[in-house]
Amino acid sequence: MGGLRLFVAVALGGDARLRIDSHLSEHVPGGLPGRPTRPDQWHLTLRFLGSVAESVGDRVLGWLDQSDLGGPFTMRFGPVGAFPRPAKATVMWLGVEDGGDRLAALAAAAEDAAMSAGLQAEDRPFRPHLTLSRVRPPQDVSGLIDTIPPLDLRVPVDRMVLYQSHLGRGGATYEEVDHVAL
Ligand code: 2AM
Repeated sequence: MGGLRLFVAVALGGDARLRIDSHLSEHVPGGLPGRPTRPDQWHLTLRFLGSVAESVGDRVLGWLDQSDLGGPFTMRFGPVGAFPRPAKATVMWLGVEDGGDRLAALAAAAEDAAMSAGLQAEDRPFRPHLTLSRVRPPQDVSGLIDTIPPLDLRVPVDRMVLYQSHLGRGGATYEEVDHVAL
């Protein structure tokens, strides 16, 4: 064991955080159920690496640095949804309306990079999402979700970030370790 808890993600700029935060405040004035995530920690995970040696992070970033990542693009957020389903939500998220194909390509590149660093294959399909709240025990949020209009927000994506997750009493905090430009 030991090692660092690492993941590869797309970061959000401050403007996007403010826009998402104010959209939620406007349409969910009572706040989301469960434990909402903090706006300053919001991100879109591409590949969770787990608890790994620091060198694994270096190898993953090194691989990505050598890969054709397709250049910068613009993604657009969309509706709020829930995993595994709204009637029994454990995670509430903000979904991606446009650019999901590019995010999936970046997730596939991160998967290749993880393989090259000797990690086990990820068996869960990639579903781009920004986690807004973790709900335990699960709740039926279908009525709530229906009241939240999709957020028409475009954000530029120009880099992949390697984050270290620090688990703490008030939830996890994420620290940027390194990044690669697209
Ligand atoms: P989530 O937001 O859907 O929970 C840091 O934990 C990031 O890695 C989170 O965005 C989390 O996704 C993601 N992640 C993916 N698989 C994970 C796992 N097995 N354990 C913890 N986090 C995981």
